[in-house]
Amino acid sequence: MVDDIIVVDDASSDDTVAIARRMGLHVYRHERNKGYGGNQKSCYRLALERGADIVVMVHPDYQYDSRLVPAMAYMIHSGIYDVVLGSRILGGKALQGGMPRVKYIANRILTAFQNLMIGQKLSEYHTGYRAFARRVLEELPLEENSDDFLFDNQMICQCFAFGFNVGEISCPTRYFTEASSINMARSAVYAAGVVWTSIRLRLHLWGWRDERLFGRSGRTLAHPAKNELEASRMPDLRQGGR
Ligand SMILES: Nc1nc2c(ncn2[C@@H]2O[C@H](COP(=O)(O)OP(=O)(O)OP(=O)(O)O)[C@@H](O)[C@H]2O)c(=O)[nH]1
Ligand SMILES: [Mg+2]
Repeated sequence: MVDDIIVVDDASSDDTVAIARRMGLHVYRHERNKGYGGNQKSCYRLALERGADIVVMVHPDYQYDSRLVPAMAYMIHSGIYDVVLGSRILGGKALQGGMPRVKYIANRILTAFQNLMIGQKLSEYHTGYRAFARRVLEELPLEENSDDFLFDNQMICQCFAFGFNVGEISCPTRYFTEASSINMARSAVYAAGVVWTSIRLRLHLWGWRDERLFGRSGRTLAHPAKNELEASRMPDLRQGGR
């Protein structure tokens, strides 16, 4: 069912590249750390270049169950959804799975606020398990997004701004000592970014602000600004592959 796995190593100091190569995966390495969002830009650009029709992103920290990939991909393949989110909240077992109470409460409050602001009913906007139809990655102005964790939240908001159909599936999640790297300060910056992104989208939908982040004038992965296109062709993205 899964045809192609792309590993983009974001200048890590461990053996990711060697192990992924041994497994015969397509490996690309950033020479310097580009951040969580910067890394996804590379992943999606490479997936488009390799001709992917459906792209699934999953955090590599074993928190999500990858056995749901075929189900999520099929929801896209059916033509009913353009985007599918694997939700930790939908199944009602997030706390049982070990999600820290403070994270759970923050997730619920931010989700309620965001649903209210943009008129949606998602169970959460913060999952690290997502599937996309090719056209979503082609059309969204993803080059306008943050290179940090806010990338994910901006991307869901863009999906709604562009009128893509977003579906959800419940996904059990595990929490353990190494599962979370974000500290309190970064979480606070992320939360502020989520609130600001919701307000920007609301104002954009009302026509009070013309946001490149949510409009057709924003830079897409297929048509980045010239300097970014050149950067994407730099050799650091081309070390490896089958
Ligand atoms: N490429 C890249 N990935 C990163 C970077 N920092 C974190 N990540 C990845 O981002 C994923 C999510 O980070 P976590 O710290 O687990 O945060 P989270 O999953 O949103 O939050 P939890 O629900 O608490 O786990 C992890 O799987 C990391 O591998 C980075 O600088 N570059
Ligand atoms: Mg995690």
